[in-house]
Amino acid sequence: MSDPVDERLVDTLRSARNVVALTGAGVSAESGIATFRDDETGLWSRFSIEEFGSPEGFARQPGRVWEWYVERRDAMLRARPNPAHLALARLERHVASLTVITQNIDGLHQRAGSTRVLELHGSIRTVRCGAADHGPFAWPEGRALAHCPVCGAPLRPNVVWFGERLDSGRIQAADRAAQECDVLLAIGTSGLVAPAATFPMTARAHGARLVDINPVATPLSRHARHVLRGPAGELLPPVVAAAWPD
Ligand code: BJW
Repeated sequence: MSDPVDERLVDTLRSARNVVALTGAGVSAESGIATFRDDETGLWSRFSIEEFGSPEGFARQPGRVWEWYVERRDAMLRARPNPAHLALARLERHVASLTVITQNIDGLHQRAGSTRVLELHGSIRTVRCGAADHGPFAWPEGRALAHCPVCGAPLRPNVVWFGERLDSGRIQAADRAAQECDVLLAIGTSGLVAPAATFPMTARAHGARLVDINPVATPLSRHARHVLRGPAGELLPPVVAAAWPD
């Protein structure tokens, strides 16, 4: 038998006007996409951050990093939104506003039907020039490393690596949404990477209630009003369904 739904959380959600969902790799884990920091299964336990998660790694070995992203892109295009993505899309229909602030590049929130999604770390759908401010461009045909149509430098995925600046418009929009929300759902993120990890604190400082949905405790957990310990695809849908049965 599944656990009973937390009625206090259902009430919190039902009375919320503005909701933010801050999502990380864990929200897509049940779609079969690897997370970064989980023991054994996380990408960073098998691949070096310096090599695959930094602009310096790309500058040293663009072809190797490109290949890694081609493989991951294949997996992301094959993947389908899971019940957690779908529950967020459903939640959007019931509250005055729902902003999904995602650290994921897989596009699964949009494919599930969420319409207001801020992709903080970019997107696997597009590429840009690895040397200058050219692009974004559609992902090129084929699997081999391609080159910028403007200057001929190697193309790179349109994502944000460590030490790189995030899009300032998206950061401002995310910060505003965090300041204005009544409830922030932190779903499937280790809460270790800035600036994404600062938004729950911003929301809390402005009076929002935090909800932590994750199989394990994170640095965000102790600030949360409600904690759901387990897979988001199992725990989130019954809460949304209990708040708005239809
Ligand atoms: C489930 C589940 C299930 C499993 N259901 N849950 C010192 C202090 C503070 C900050 C810094 C510092 N030194 C450097 C920094 C800044 C740095 C940073 O934060 N570093 C920290 C690691 C210390 N940040 C940056 O560099 C950022 N840029 C920046 O700050 O720019 C400033 C600047 C200013 C001026 C000039 C220049 C720069 C950029 C960060 C970029 C991160 N990039 C990546 C790769 C993106 C592309 C790609 O996807 O390939 O983003 S790294 C990786 O980490 C990826 C993720 O989006 C990000 C966060 O990871 P996430 O999503 O939380 O995943 P995991 O794996 O960590 O956690 C998954 C969770 O899910 C776990 O908790 C599981 O338990 C859970 N889970 N199954 C629910 N079924």
